[in-house]
Amino acid sequence: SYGILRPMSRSLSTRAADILTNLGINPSEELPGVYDGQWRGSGELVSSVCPTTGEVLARVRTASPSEVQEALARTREAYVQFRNVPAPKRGEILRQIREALAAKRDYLGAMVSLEMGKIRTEGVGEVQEFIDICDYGVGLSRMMNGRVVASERPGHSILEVPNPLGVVAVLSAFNFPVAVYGWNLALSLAAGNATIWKPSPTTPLCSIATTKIIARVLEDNGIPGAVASLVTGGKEAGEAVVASPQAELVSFTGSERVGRIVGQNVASRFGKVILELGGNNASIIMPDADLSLAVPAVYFGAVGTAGQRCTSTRRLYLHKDIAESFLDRLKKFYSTVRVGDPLVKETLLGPLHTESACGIYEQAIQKLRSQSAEIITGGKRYQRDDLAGGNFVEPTIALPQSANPKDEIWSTEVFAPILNVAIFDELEQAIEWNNSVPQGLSSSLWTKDIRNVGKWIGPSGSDAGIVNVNVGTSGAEIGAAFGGNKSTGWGRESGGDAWKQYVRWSACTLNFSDAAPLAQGVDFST
Ligand code: UN1
Repeated sequence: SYGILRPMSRSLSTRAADILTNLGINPSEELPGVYDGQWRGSGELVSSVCPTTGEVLARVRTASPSEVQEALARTREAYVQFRNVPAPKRGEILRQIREALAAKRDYLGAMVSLEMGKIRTEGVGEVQEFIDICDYGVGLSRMMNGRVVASERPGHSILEVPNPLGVVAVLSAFNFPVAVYGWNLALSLAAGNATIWKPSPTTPLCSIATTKIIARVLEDNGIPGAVASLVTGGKEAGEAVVASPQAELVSFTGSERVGRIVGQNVASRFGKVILELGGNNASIIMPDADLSLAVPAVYFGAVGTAGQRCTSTRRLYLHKDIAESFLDRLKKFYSTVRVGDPLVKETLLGPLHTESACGIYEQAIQKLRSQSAEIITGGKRYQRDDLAGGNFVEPTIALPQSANPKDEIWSTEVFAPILNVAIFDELEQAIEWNNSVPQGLSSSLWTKDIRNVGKWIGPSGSDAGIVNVNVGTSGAEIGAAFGGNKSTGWGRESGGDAWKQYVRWSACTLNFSDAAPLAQGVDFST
């Protein structure tokens, strides 16, 4: 099923063209970057650049300011129509979207690798994540139940009714250019909303390819395409969507810096907001941990996706008794990492997404060196000729002088494959370090001792939104609510009770009696 790509025998450009064409995208045309039932685009022309080779994959006409407003208006009209479609019928639409995505899974996964830079198995995995959340949404469409609440008044009943909310604006990041939109779309659509998507400016092709697949299903079912609208563009398009009173809910994934602005703006117009911001995730390794499992898990957490997941492992806390052997084993993995073209099956490490990310990586290494951290492995861009066109950096393990979590080295998220290590004596100390950074997305403890597990998941344990045991920090399934606390923004997406944010709750007190008594026994008799 992976047979679409025959690396080495053909140039990347030819393969790129193959992938795009198979997704209905003509790379030699200027692509329209707006969809709200109709494809168009008359804003700025942007190029999608392949992070592996630096080649321009295609050019996109993004949304002009008036097109953003039009798309918002059409999306609202679509909502007004769509909210009356019964929820299980909406689920049936999602089921068809799921099937359409599954049919294109390998191509769309390859598209993610091509445009974002993550390796093929992760690109395909990301589409799988969208498929999984569609399945979840199909089930949900028959289970978004309200409740009947006991009334204190005779002959009365109280219902809590989940109704569709309105327009959901999704602002997604480059690192998951398909799946994070999927989490939001599946819940939003099941709940009876219309969605407007403003993707990262650097992954427009993934969003166009995904929207084409969804639009086809909507149109085939006579549903307005603006139930799943798309506006590509940069900061202005994002700001316009965030500021729009048309969007009841804004679901934003990105940096803490931008998230702070988005959160304040949406709050100032009394909109709802879901924030999924930075992660600064730690793995803690106890002396009784099974290192044959823990070492590869930390390797995947830190080097997988070239360290560009919100959930990537950035901090490693090793118990003193196993620190040396753990690092020896981890270094072996690092020294043999297969770096290169993410579309080649054997590759484990692809490029960083942009050239400027390499600069951020280099600055972070510079900072570590200036504070006398030991660079255990890595620390520079790859010098190999075959990697020269792309944004390839060595995965790095560093041992900072101080373990103080308040130091900038420890307290800042760097979106690159840099793993900082510190050594501890007692679990309590490691938990304290784990919790002492501003972010609170994911965390991971490795132990076989049930008493450690109890501490870790309890009130004095990890304060992150994701608290794993013998599982790495990244790679969550869709079934649980996904999100983080503190400066990660407290948002929850995907599974669990996340759907409850995508509806407006109506508390309905119904009187079936022949009297109209007041609550709390209030007497207002005339
Ligand atoms: C993200 O990095 O923004 O848990 C999302 C994970 C993935 C999602 C990451 N399922 O790593």
